[in-house]
Amino acid sequence: MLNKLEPNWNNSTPLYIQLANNLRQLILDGTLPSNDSLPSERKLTEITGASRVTIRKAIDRLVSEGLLLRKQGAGTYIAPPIEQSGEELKSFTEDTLSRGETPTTIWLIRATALPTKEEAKHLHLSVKDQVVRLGRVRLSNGEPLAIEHSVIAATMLPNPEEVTNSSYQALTKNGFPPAKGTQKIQASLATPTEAGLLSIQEGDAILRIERNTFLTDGTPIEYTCSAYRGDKYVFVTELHEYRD
Ligand code: 16G
Repeated sequence: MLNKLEPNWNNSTPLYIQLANNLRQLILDGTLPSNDSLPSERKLTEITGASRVTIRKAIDRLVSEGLLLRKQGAGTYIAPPIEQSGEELKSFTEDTLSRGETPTTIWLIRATALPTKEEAKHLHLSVKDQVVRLGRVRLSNGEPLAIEHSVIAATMLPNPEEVTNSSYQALTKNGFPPAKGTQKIQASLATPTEAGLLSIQEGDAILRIERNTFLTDGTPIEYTCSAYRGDKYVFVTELHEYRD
């Protein structure tokens, strides 16, 4: 199966990019599973016929994409997915920082608008009440991990520009700290637009997440629909005592 790594010597695409693409494919389709170590540079040179310098450049590329991890003295590994608790109410910013990574945002929309019927229902508002619409690609260490579309009552966030990084921080500052929530997670496939924004292939695995967040008294704060990369996230849920 590693023969799929072999480059096409007649192709004008630089060799290291071809090798990076082939390796990425084997990682994404699970041929090279998470936590396994990558074959040595010498072995990869034998399989592909490429020089060690080229192999190293291909590996560097996947390390910068977060697909491979270099562990000092222990070689290169296929990066494990991010394990996220399905029970803790955490913000993307908080979660990324807690892993020692740097969160960034590509804004798709940050504006005050009117809600759809569905959004108004989730926020207990009328369709004539204004909401703030935040559409973002969320990145960690420069790698796109999720697309999030949130709507929040405009009374809780009068100025959408207040959200520079964390919406939960802005809401907390305005006196509306997110306290609890519910979340639905569904398996799905990336649409062409999502694939483009997340740097994955159309039809790759996606987790569609719908989150409702509330104040302690149950007042709705946000309604968010997200598309998380299926190759990057695992949601872990704690199970409580069995009673028959
Ligand atoms: C998380 C939430 C999202 C929330 C965001 C706030 C999931 C699936 N989604 O990404 O609903 O809007 O955090 O993050 O976990 P922020 O405070 O960094 O803007």
